[in-house]
Amino acid sequence: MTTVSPFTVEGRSSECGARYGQLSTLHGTVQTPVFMPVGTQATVKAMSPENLIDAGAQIILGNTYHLFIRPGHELIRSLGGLHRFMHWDRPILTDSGGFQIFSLQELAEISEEGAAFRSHLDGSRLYLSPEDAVHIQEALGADIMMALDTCIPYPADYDTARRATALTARWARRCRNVQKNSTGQHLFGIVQGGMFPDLRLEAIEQLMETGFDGYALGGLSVGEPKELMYEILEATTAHLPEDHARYLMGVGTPEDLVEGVYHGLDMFDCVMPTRNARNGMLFTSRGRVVIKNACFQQDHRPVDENCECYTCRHYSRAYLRHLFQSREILAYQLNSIHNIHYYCTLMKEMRTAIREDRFLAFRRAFYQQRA
Ligand code: PRF
Ligand code: ZN
Repeated sequence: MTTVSPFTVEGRSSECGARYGQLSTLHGTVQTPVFMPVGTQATVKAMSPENLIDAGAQIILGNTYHLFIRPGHELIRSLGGLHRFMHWDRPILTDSGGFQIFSLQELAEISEEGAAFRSHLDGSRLYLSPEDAVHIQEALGADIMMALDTCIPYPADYDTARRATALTARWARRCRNVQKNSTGQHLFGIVQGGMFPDLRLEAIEQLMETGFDGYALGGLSVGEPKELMYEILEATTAHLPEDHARYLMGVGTPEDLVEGVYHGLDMFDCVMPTRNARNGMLFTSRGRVVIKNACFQQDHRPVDENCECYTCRHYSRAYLRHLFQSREILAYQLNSIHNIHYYCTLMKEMRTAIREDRFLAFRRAFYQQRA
């Protein structure tokens, strides 16, 4: 099946797989490569939508699993959808729930029909089929919905990976079949395949046969060595359709984003910038800063001298250290603003470097600064 892609490539690196482009959605156009802050429970933790916009966020991620359990997608629908509910009028991508079901519990039971699992809140029995996942994401009003997948744990033997990958492709087709065409919401397919390149290429072919609005690589950064993840990116990314958006799910560190873009990926999400912020770890162009360290007690400088975020414009390392040591609520907000700004600025710099066809030089300088 052929689909009109909501994504256009605006330019490509002449030196590697990197490209920049635009992804059009119901709530506006996203410049890629893009990083999506994670807003699991209809909020990016410790940040207001205004904070997010100031920090450079274009699109955020929400979670079907969590919002289905609490407060419920029908409630959100009745309150005008997720955008209105959380006062965010830019694009939202929702994850399908597959990964969350598997990562929050080993007890999930998978059958051809769907996934049976228990609520992490009250233990009640719940059920999610591929069709349910689409209906929930339609009710939430997601701009980009993800097909329901089964994330393969690491390590997994070939036969386990093969069966899970085939099931994911069948579920993806069921998702596509029940999707309402009239809403303008996009649906992305998810490539599984474990650490086996041949299974991944087969998965790509099956998903392309069904036809999706974009394609994601799932099942990476699940405990495998970094080198192995990069090998899989090398072996698979170029086989994803050129003219559709390519999304690397749940990845990763700033270094991972640079490598992902290098290989030709367009979209990323990860809890790392916000979670680490709340643990007092800040990202800078020269590497990571642990703000509680005693060396910052009297440090009047901003976290990153080159950063233009709200936090760096107004506060010293000494103040941020004090807030963190005192467990003050503002610490989480200021740290999160800085880290999200760092991630979004990194993506913007990569977009510019690709446009000016100097991505390899950018990548070299990126690593040299942190050496
Ligand atoms: N599948 C889904 N969401 C995900 C993943 C996946 O494999 C990952 C793996 N890194 C993160 N988020 N649906
Ligand atoms: Zn900053």
